Amino acid sequence: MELIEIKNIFEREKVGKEVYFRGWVYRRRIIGNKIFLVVRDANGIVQVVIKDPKLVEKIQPIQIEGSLAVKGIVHEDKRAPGGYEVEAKEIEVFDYGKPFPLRGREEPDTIQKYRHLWIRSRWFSATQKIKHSLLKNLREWYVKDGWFEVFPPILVGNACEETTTLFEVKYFDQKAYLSQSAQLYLEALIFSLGKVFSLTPSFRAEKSRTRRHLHEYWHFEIEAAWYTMEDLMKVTEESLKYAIGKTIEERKDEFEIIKEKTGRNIEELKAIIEKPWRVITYKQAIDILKSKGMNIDHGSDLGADEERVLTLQFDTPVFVIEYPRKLKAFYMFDKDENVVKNFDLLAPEGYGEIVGGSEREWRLDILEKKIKEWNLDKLKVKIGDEEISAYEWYLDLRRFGSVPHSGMGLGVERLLMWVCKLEHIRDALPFPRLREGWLYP
Ligand code: NSS
Repeated sequence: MELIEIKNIFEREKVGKEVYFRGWVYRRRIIGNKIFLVVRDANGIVQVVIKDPKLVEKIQPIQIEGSLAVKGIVHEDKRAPGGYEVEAKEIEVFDYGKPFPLRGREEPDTIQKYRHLWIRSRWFSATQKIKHSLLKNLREWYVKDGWFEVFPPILVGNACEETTTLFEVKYFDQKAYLSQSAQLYLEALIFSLGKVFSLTPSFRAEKSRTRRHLHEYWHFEIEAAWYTMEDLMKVTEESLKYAIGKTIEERKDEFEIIKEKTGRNIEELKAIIEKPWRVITYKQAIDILKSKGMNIDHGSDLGADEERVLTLQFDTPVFVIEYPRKLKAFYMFDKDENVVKNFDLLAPEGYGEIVGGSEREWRLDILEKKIKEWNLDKLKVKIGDEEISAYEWYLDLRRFGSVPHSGMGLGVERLLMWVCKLEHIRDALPFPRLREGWLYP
């Protein structure tokens, strides 16, 4: 008999017919001399009723998450989830299972110890399907718009962002680092491919323990020759609106599950992607924060608290542009002596930064000065007997046909956190790397 997926049981023409499917026990109840199991697979749940005394005896010891294959007849039943139920005729048990250590509502330490089991929850798998769709749709948008996907290295010899947040690794007899961003390599690639994007893990050895910082996260980055900041903001907004809009359509069932858990309502998201997103300058942002009684001065960075207060003033994501150059990375284009041509895109509802982007400094003389000013010229690498600056190759990009260009990086877990209204970033990925001790599992 043909094996089917559980979601395909729920069809009127299956009523009265036999079906055959496999899965795991999700819930289990004994009422009188019957057993009711809710069985799940990757994409659905179905109620199975066991009445036959021999089968009842056989199935009695099965535990939550025990694995089995069921053959049975489909009945309509208004009380069952989805309105149908299967009356079991034959059951093959693969593993009765030990008593499952998770019941829901566990403390974080227990969840960490059993993370590999916790990720089976319907709620968590719904978040991962939404993540899958968001990334598929983002890729789709960029591919349709003529961008090439590229594959930069993860083991690197120099810093892209702050040198203080690098993870150092031994690379034979040399020092290497885990990449913080593919950006510098993407910049090299635009000279041959024009518009490129990549999806890679990025690493940050940040000391901060916040609800939105991981030591390893997935980074979706784009870079394009000839692009200005305005071009970059336009594609960032359009591609995110497309990806979120299409994901809402594709993942209605998953959003229903998420709604029960976090209260995320897709109507709120739809309203957000139908409006033009706001743009304010860093200067305006500080003025707004001051007027809200925040203790912050011009020149200070926006932390999670400031971003939260700021985003609560708007009903769409907001691009905060033109930060003081001292607060930002060396590679950003100096608009004038004070500010750079950059943006941080802050997600609404208190979530804050999900994307960082900028026009790049493409003028050789200014970039050379900035590398010195940021003390990055001290970093050396050996090539044969020669010792050269670790950023020499990056400067070469400004020596051989330099052009204006721009790019951005999106934190995938940060995006998912906002889209699903998650409280903590650790729930946006299966095996978070949070701080010491979070290498298990
Ligand atoms: O440091 S960023 O703001 N910018 C860059 O790395 C650029 N080099 C990207 C580029 O232009 N190609 O990081 C970009 C985004 C940021 O907005 C967050 O959404 C995310 O990466 N991000 C993080 N997510 C989770 N955990 C941590 N620690 C983290 N750091 C950045």
